[in-house]
Amino acid sequence: MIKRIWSREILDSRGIPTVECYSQLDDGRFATASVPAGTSTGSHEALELRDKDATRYHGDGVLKAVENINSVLGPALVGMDPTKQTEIDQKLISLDGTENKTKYGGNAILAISQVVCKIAAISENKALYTWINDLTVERGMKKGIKIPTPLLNMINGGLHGAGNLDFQEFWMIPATNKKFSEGLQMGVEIYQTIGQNLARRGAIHSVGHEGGYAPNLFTNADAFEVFVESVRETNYSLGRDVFLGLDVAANSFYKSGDYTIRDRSSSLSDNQLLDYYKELINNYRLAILEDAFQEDAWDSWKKLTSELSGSVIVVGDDLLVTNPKRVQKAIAEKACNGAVIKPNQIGTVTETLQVVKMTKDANWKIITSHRSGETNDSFIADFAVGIASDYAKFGAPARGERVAKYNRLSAIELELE
Ligand code: 2PG
Ligand code: MG
Repeated sequence: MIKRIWSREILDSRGIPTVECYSQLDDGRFATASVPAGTSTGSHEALELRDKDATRYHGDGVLKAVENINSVLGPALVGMDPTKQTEIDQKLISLDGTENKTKYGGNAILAISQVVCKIAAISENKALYTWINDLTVERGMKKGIKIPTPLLNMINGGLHGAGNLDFQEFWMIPATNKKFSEGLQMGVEIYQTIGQNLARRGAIHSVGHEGGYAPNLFTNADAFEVFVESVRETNYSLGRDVFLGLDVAANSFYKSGDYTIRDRSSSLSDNQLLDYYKELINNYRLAILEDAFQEDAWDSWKKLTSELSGSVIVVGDDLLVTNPKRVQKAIAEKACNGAVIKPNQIGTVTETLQVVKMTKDANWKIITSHRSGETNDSFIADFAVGIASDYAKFGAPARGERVAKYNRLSAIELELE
């Protein structure tokens, strides 16, 4: 039985406040969880409650969210059985009572939902990923866990970069027949080679929010060139061992009907941008393409999926925001065939699992994802394994808050062996 739930403000990997939450059982055992935050957030996400008090952290403090846990939401769960995740999440949702969790904050609500999930696993004496898999079975999904293929961030641009690239994330994707640990090692070797190549070119090789390099280059295609050149210098072969992937995060360079990127001298219409993607797919073995159009361009998404889903996985992130209603629409309209899953976009474990079920029933590919502002909590790694996610996007294989997740996947791999 839950004896107590309480919270405090901590910092995320960007130095921006976020919510940490604790829960204790009546037998004294306890668990901790903390929630991430995005930089390039979709406008349809659950609300991240910030204090807007300009005298603290430029208004980004989360003391209100913390207080909501300490004085309202936490006490409301005292005495409940932590293994009743659905019931507990339902209670949090109805206490809040708003569509996008604007009353108490999606950050406050998810922090509790996540810590309850963790303490439930502890109380059941189960590994967290096993417990999460039990929750998926409870929701009618097939039993069975899987270590996902990592999408390893190599180069950062857009809102995540310090350089001048428009596209947000360039990933190295190991072939899906590789073991997780092999894929991770390949990713690290290629990542370090890219760093050396950028240094040799005199390009900036500091890193962006997710730990990928954030260089100044002439075009986005140049980032692909550096990438391909670096893969060639390793023992791996592009198109056999290694593939490329991209989170374009198109919201960030879309303005009044057009998309502006460095690769073209004038702005691009949706159709012209689609043609550009076709070139990239042909030239660079692009296997996964995320957020290729802005979040409400449904017709362009449909066209993209009908023309290209045979050659790439067309993935929605800002389009879907892990929201059952938007995912339902995307399935009905065939707007994509892959989904990014981020618990903090929707705000509870239960609603996230609902979306996972919908995307599985639609035979989509699933990418479980971190946020650009992360903590060292590795919950998302267990979550990815527990829901048998196809892919996991946890940033570069560098920086503490990113490797916390990859190292957790390695530990699970070892445990399963
Ligand atoms: C994304 C994410 C994570 P952010 O767009 O997929 O990589 O970025 O957390 O800034 O929304
Ligand atoms: Mg994205």
